[in-house]
Formats: sequence, C-alpha cells, structure tokens
Amino acid sequence: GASTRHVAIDLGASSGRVALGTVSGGRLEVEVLHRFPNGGVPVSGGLQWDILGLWREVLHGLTLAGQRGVVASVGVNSWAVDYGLLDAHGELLGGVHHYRSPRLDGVMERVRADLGDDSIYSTTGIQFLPFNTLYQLAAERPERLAEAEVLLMVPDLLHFWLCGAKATERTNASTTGLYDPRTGDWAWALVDAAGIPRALLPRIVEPGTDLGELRPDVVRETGLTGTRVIAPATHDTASAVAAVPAREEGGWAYVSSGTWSLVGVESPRPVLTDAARNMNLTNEAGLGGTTRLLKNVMGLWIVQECRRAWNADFAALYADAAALPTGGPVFDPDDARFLAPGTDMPARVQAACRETGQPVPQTPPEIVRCVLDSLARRIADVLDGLEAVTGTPIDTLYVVGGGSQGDLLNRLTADATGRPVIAGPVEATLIGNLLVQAQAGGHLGGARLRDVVRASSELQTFTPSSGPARAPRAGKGQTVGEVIP
Ligand code: LFR
Repeated sequence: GASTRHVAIDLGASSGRVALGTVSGGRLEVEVLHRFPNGGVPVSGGLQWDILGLWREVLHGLTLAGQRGVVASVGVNSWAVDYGLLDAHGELLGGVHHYRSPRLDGVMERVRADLGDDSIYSTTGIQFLPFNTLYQLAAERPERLAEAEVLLMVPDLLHFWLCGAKATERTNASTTGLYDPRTGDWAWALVDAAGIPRALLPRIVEPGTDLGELRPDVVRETGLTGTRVIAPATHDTASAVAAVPAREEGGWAYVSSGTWSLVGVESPRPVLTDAARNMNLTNEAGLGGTTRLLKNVMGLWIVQECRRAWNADFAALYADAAALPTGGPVFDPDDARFLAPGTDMPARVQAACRETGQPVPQTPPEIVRCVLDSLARRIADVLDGLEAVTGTPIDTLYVVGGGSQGDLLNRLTADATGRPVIAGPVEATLIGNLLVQAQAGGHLGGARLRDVVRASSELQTFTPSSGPARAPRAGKGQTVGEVIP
C-alpha cells in the first residue's frame, strides 16, 4: 500500500531529536535521524534556552530527512510552559527563559496572594507549579512585555520559523495557567487580572492543524519541497498520552515517564472540584476534546542529576540497586528542593532522608534505589487519589516514554501500586507526534490512533510480585516479561 513520511521534532530535557516516521499498512516505523544535546544554558545567574543553536540542529535534521525523499509534513513538540516573545517585526525579543531558572523564586507566591488561589484554580484547573507561564509572565520586566507583539510557546515559535504561522496549539496552551478548559479559550478575566496584554495571546488551534508550507528560506536551507507544517500535540506529554497503547476506553491510568512522571487518566471532561484542587491535580487538554487529568510527579530528573555528579557505569549501578532489599528509606520526591539542577543532588536526597529520621543511603546504588522506591511510592499514592477524585477504579497502569525502559522502576511501580504495569512504547512522544500528523493528513485510513501504536510497538508487562492487591478484570492476566504484540 501507499506509505507516507512525516518528521517529528522533539525538544526534550536533555536532548533534541529529529525523527522520520513512515506510515504504511496501519503501522508506523520511527527512525531517529539526528540527535543533539538540549538543556538550560546557565547565563547571567539565570537559565535560558539555546534556541538558535537548537534551530540550527533542526535545520540540519530536516536536511537529512530531505535526503531520504518526500516528506509530507513536519511538526514540533517540547515541554510545556516556556515561550518566546516576538516584536512587531516578528523578531525574537531577547532570550527564551528556561522554566528551571531561579528567576521564578517567590513569584508564584506573590501572584497567588494577588489573584487568589480560588480564582486561579477554578478558572484554569492547573496544578500550582512555580513555573507555569502565568507566573513566568509575572516575572517579566514590563518594558519587555510592552515591546512584545506576540507570545509563542516554544514549539509554536519553531512552527513560526518554519512556516510563518502565529498560532498556539491547544494542548500546550492548556498548560500555561492562562487557559480555561471549560470554554476552550484563553481565560480572559484572569489574563486581565494578571495584567497581561490580551493581544499577546494568539489564536488557539487544534492538534492536527495544517499551519502552512515551509518558508522559502527553510526550503533553500534544507532542500525539502512540498512539505506541510502540521501542528502535532505540541506539548510532549500530550503526544505521549496520545500514544498510550490502551485498548479499553477506561479503567486505566498512565505514567508518561521521563524527566517528570506525569501520572494521570484521560477524562471526558475537566475536573475542577475541591477534591481535584486539594490534590493539586492539573487539567490539560488532550486529543479529541479529552482532558489529561494528571499530576506532575518527580521523574528521573533526580537520577539524571546524580548521574551528572557521579559519572558512573549505570548498568552496574542499577544491577546493584535492584539487588538491595525492599523496605529501604523513602522521601517526598516532589519537595521543591529537587527542582533546580545541581551536582549536589545526591546530598539533597541524603538530607531528605536524614531529616525524616531514616537510614541515610550512602553508596550510589543505595541512593538510586532510594529515589526509585520513592518515585514508585508517590505514583501509588497519586493513583489512589485519582481513583478517589474520579470515582473510577484504575486496574491497569500504562508506562510510556524513556522511563519505561527501566525494568527496576517498572517492577517497583507494579509492586507499590498493586497493579499490572504495561511498559512501552519508549518513543511515545515521537510516535504521538507523528501519528497526529499522519491522521491529520488522512494517512491512517480511519484506524484508531492507539491501535496503530499497539500494532507498531513491543510492550512488556510487569505484574505485582505480591499478587494482585485488587481483583484483576477478567482476561487481563499477563506475566512478567510477556511481549504483547
Ligand atoms: C514534561 C513536561 C511536563 C511539564 C513540564 C514542564 O516534559 O512537559 O508535562 O509540566 O515538562 O514544562
């Protein structure tokens, strides 16, 4: 049958990738063509994006894609909340700040005091996190905002450079803390109350929107011709959730596992109840009008920073960590002390254990095990909370993304949650990005997106070792290591 090719650009916490996806016969094949480092650049006491350096890598990746033949479409995704400002001539105004920048210290507290938690949460349904775009804008110098004509989220900024369209794709708009999930529009009253000029916020478009053709300068630079720019779900987590390989409509939760663990369910509607607010749950937009009701839980970030500090052989380290007994120390990984980068990360973990009167992990394997035990414990608590808030039992946990490669964390998560963990696909974000583009172009032949994911991925199931803590649904018994076609 006919096949089509699409390019996904994923700018992730530690690396960026340009990947080529080929869709044919209801299956997707993904090949990463170009990989380059990403991460904040420490400068002037702050942390910023190397946005022009990334753009150069994107152009290079697109050139490589063009050398393979016709590319139907391209789309960009990245993490949420960060943005660039353009002046009236479409020039980027100054730097693009990274959400882990210390410029945000104390800002959220001030805005919450000014606007009131009630009005913020009941309008946006977004978890209070210090880096939401709402708070980042409050940290801007007024002169810079006054000079700006438009705000573009980072993927939207790259789409603008690719094709000239100024639009905000919905899934990422929904993360800003400036968006009303009930109206599907910007939360204008809150925007006014926060003193943000309305004109800064562009029109909101759906994932799958054709934004236009490549600009002549991009065509010249890359050699690509006839390629459309199609917005995927530009929020990386939304792309990953789109690629959760679930068959069923409900009864499952997901963890989008990487630098963060985004733990949630797909809900038909936003949930802005007191219970949701007490749990500090977030309501982000998903595909097809769904809501990603989820919570940001710490992910592999702590381990990644420890890794930077140790420079160790991680395969051996994980093997040693796996051999340690259960029941070791655990700490609250969502404590704000773990947000900022730093090679003192192991010491922060030790301090958290010491302060709570527990044995202090000493060796790298002990520290890694302690972190993973803590993450698994936290995921279990959040699942229980989600069940309580939605009133819907969660029988199965799908773990997608880079973190789903970690057998030890998968096993610990199955044990801590008492639910079977189905792990994979590892490249969920790229897959979700590519399939939204393919679907928008009419290249999935009417197949359900998640069925294409299942058909294209190898999945692994981890059953809780203590046996099911809850009655499994009929027909769901799977064993450790089973590969689901
Ligand atoms: C994951 C993610 C989360 C978002 C965080 C910050 O990569 O996009 O969903 O809360 O990064 O933007």
